[in-house]
Amino acid sequence: MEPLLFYRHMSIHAAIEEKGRSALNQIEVSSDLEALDAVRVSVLGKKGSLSEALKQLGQVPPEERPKLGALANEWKAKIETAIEARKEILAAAQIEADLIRTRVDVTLPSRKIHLGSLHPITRTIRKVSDTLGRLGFDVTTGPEVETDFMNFEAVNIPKDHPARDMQDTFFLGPGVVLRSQTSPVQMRTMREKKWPVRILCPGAVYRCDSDATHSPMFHQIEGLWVDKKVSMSDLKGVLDFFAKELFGSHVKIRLRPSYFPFVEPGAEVDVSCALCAGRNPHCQVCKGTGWLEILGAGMVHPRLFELAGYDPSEISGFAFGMGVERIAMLLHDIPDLRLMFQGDQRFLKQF
Ligand code: 2U9
Repeated sequence: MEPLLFYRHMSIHAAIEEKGRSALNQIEVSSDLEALDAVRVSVLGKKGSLSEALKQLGQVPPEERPKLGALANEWKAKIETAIEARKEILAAAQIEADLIRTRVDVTLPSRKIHLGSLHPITRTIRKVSDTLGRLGFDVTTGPEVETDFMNFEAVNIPKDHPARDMQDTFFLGPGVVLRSQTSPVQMRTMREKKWPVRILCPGAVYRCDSDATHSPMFHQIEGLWVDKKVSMSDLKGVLDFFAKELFGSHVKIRLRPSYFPFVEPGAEVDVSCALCAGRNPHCQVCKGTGWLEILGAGMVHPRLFELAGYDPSEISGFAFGMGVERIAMLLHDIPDLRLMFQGDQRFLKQF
């Protein structure tokens, strides 16, 4: 019995050592965390090789058992330490691999974001509104479908005026038109509230006209300032500020007497050519005149105040009106009015 027992318990000793060394070896060569865990289970798990070896301890003489037990525990600890150490290395390698896999090349050019842009008409309306907003003008809008009365009568356009002709205005029905200017908005404002009034009225207007330089729908901005003692020099001051803000601090304005039914006196307003200031007789922008017409203006006709319910002896006011397309063309060097309405992306993307 003796030699067999000796052999047997030596073989358990050897088996523990052998399994332990083999486990250390497997741990060392495991290439990822999953493989490492598989090694742990195959050695230390319930049915693992070390556990199986220990199950045979019962066949060993009792006095040998503590030694073999201690040996098994020693190996268990060694293996656990090795697993922890390997785990750390593999986890770090995993992080490193993830970082490489998901690396971002920050030197690559960014992808182009296609932002929409504002139409030059919108841009111009905003620019004019911002500029005059700083002088206290409030933006006011009104209907595009107007009564004949508001569009003509209330702004002093007489019965025999050419604007009243079928050829010039879109008539929608008896007494109903597409507004041919934004003036009814100012008129409505005055009829609704007492002075002082300081408003800016941008919007679409309609006229029966269509050729290279006229569109049946275009945009206007009209301004109105009504208060006690508003004078022609106030008008000039506002327009001078406006022209300098829009076209550059070096420009000048000039007023030429003119006629509009809603104002008296009336004037056409020119801005000095920002490009040549009159020094180039062949200038493409001002055609050598040194001046560009930008708007019409004047002192509000007393008849309009009466129609608005204001007392013309108490107050006075000035008004002005401009074509938005014309201002946009001057500001952005746009050569043809029709570009504004064609929706051509090659044109629109430039804004
Ligand atoms: C009220 C009182 C006065 C508005 C005015 C102009 C002069 C003018 C034109 C410019 C080019 C129209 O687009 S255009 O063809 N406008 O010259 N407009 S004064 O005067 C008003 C309006 C309303 C109650």
